[in-house]
Amino acid sequence: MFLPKIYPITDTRLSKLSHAEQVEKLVAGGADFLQLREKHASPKEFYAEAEKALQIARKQGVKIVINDRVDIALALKADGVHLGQDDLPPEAARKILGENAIIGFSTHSIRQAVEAVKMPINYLAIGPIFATKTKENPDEIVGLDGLKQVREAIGDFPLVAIGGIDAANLPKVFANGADSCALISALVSSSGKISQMTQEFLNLSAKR
Ligand code: TZP
Ligand code: MG
Repeated sequence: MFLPKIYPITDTRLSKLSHAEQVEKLVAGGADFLQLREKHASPKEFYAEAEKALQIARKQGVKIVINDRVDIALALKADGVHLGQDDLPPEAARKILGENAIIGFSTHSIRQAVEAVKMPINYLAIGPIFATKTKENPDEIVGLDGLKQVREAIGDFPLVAIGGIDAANLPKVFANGADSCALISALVSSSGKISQMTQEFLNLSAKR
């Protein structure tokens, strides 16, 4: 399994830090695979930030996936992209980025997950598992039962769970079929504690 148990995602508004600053702290806490997610900055700003974040990550052998922007991933030779239901289709991203790129794809229902495994992707994400304030206009909550049903429907396809995951519910998320837990607010809400929280979640997940 190439997916890490803990999959951190950056958020500049929650953390009040740049992507590069967050990457530095997440990596110091032990993260080795993460996603840059930017919903507000211009492409020009995100490109410049992602370039700095990638420089830090590469020095430490850490992989970085870019949310939404296949163009930025290609220009910066990032490790891959993470796409949603309304982004460029995975087929197109695969043509652009090539066979070695990591392509992740967000799904929000069993039906979408079953469709996703036929696509040229490396992992799928399902969520929100629980209520979340981090995503604007989140889809309907999938729940632990929904997660379990997705796992049963997709066999051993690499599966990331996302949305409202915290230290208390994390064991249940793994128990219901997730290979990996994507975390935003649980890791980056408090800028002074990002490394510590990353380390704590890695320790928690190692017990699963
Ligand atoms: N997609 C589904 S839920 C979500 C995204 C991007 C937000 C997850 O953030 P948090 O803070 O871990 O609930
Ligand atoms: Mg998207």
